[in-house]
Amino acid sequence: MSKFKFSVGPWNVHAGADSYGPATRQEIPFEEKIKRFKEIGFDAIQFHDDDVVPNMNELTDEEIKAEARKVKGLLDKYGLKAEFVAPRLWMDSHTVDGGYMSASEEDRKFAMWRSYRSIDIARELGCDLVVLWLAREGTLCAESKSPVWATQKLVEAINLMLEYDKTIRICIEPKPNEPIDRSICGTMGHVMAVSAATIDPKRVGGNLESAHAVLAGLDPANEIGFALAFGKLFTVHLNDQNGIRYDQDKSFGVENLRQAFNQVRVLMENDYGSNGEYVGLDVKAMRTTKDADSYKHLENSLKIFKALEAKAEKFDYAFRDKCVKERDFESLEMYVMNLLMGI
Ligand code: XLS
Ligand code: MG
Repeated sequence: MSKFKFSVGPWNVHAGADSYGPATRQEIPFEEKIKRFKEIGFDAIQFHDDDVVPNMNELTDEEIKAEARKVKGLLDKYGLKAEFVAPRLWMDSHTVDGGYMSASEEDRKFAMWRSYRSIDIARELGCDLVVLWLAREGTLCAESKSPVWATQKLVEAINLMLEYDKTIRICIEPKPNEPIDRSICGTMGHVMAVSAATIDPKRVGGNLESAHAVLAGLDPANEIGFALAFGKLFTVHLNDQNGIRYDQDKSFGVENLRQAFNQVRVLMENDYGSNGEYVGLDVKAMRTTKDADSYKHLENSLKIFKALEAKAEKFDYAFRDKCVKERDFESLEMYVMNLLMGI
């Protein structure tokens, strides 16, 4: 039995289209997905604003809330919670060159409108968390934007969200690049600095995605630990990534099992989840996956996480301390390898 609660987003079961080719699987209706998520063992669903209200740009504020209430009904029907809502600004033609730090004042206003509506939707779904994946917040052409101005605009935008709702929490999901060339807030260190600069730092934290840390050349477990040290790890997006290349969202642990083990261990050592946090899995199926296997990567990721949890429970801290005292890191490393290999 895992001591954690797990969450997932509807985008984690997708039809397989990528930048170079069309879909390879059928789209699955939303209700069917969440029913299956529950059966597989998930406790909560993560949402983009337009996962909840697809045509939200054409609706009034009140109509958006009414649509969100219908989705809350579906969650209740399957005994699921909502974990967060994230404004999907990167897909919208209004924010083609970024939202909060776009050069266009009109686009910045639109980004705030979507952020306020995301807060409204979160409230209707019964959650208090808004995630900001800052996909297009940065530059494609380095000279096009001042990084000082852009950083200040991000802080201003978050302050407006904190003022709009006095108890909502804002959670930045950092990523160093892609789709943007150079991002403004690329690592957990950046997130903590932005948080500290806002009007209510307690309500601004981070969402560490393993693959994004790898893309920044950093260790995901240490990034998790950095946010935990400040009490600001509001959620995680566990997955895996084969080196510094396009974002892969591989199943958790399939590329680097030791790194995955250390992510589970740092979460366990610090009682992650005791304030209601979920272990989110932001994983995608490989493009060639057949329709019948649309959920296999999620089942695999859960199995791997739970197996590593069992390994972490067995971790011999007394032996670790002895090795550290004797400066015998070769033995400690071999101990970890044996533990993972089951020898
Ligand atoms: C993409 C992001 C996205 C966010 C949610 O790389 O991981 O899925 O997690 O907006
Ligand atoms: Mg993510």
